[in-house]
Amino acid sequence: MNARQRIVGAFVLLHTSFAFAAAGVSFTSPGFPPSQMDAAGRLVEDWGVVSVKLSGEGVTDATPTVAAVKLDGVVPAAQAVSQCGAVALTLTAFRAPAYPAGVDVLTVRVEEKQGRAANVTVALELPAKVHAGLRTAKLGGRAVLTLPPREESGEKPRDWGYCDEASSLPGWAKPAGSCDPAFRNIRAGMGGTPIVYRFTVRPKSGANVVLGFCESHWTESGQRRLLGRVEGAPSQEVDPIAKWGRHKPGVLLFQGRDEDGDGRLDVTVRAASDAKDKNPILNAIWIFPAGPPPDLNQVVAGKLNATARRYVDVGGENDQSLYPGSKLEYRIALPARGSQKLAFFAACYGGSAPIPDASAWTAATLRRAACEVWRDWQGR
Ligand SMILES: [Ca+2]
Ligand SMILES: [Ca+2]
Repeated sequence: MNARQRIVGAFVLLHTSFAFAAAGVSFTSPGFPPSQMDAAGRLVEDWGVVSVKLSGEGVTDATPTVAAVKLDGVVPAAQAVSQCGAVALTLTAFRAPAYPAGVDVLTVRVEEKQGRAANVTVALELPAKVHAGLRTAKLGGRAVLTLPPREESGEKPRDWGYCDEASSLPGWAKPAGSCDPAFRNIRAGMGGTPIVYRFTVRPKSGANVVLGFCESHWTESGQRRLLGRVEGAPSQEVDPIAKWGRHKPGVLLFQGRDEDGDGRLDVTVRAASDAKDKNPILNAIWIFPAGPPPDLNQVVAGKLNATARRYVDVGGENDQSLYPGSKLEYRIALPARGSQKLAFFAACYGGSAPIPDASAWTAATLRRAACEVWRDWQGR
């Protein structure tokens, strides 16, 4: 089947599905297999079904009305509208032509209708094997859903923790000689995602931040080069093999400061822009009070852990996520007659959901791309 036949095939599918709108609504982008919103307003993908449940003050159960709509007059979309007592729930799904397989954009909109402020909870129900992280939900190694920033969930963050899509790999590193045990466990940003930690600090205060590394995969330098950044301090690039050698623990000192005064100190490790191995690693973090820096040999040896404000065995047992919950619930305070929107990006057939930090797509740019492709399509 050539590209043109595929496009025609998809178009026929699209029209066929419009004829059976009562059973659900299909939507796609020219040339791609369609996805569906079923008659219950659930998004149906090749990896599973996503349903959205609303609860809270004045909210009642309601059966949605599912219909085909055109966004911006041109993008075919499926829409499910439910009048849930005091609050209306509108789910809208369309396909954006993101390279290479497209991505489905699901917008959840809640609106207060009776003139009384209401606290509501939007909960997403996903297949049992889907694991929800901070910004993506994954099925096996496939990112199947991109989530709105956790700040929008209404969930209270912990005092410190990671807030990224990296993986914990306990026992990955084999540090030679005696050193702090934290060097053995790491987190790695597979697929080139940065490793990001946040620590609650006194607003505008400074700190001596020590990042610990031990490279146990590469034998030669020039492979995994890392860029460490601590808020308020100059960035530092390091090639752990060149600087310390294989299986050799090493540390970098940053004189950081809560520069933007938000009471959080941000720590990030990513791959250097021209690194051959794009997956950053991090083994340990120590946060010491500002002032004279700690003796770094003593830090590596694990002798100053008790004097550190924070000692994090990255990827080890005392490590933690900034947000405790893994439930996909978003608590929303709606003012009287007010509304709010959440956007989710779902993997469709043959593709995966974009990973924030590794992708520039937003709800707005995906919508624009969909408009452009359908305008071009109509102009043929
Ligand atoms: Ca800050
Ligand atoms: Ca560690």
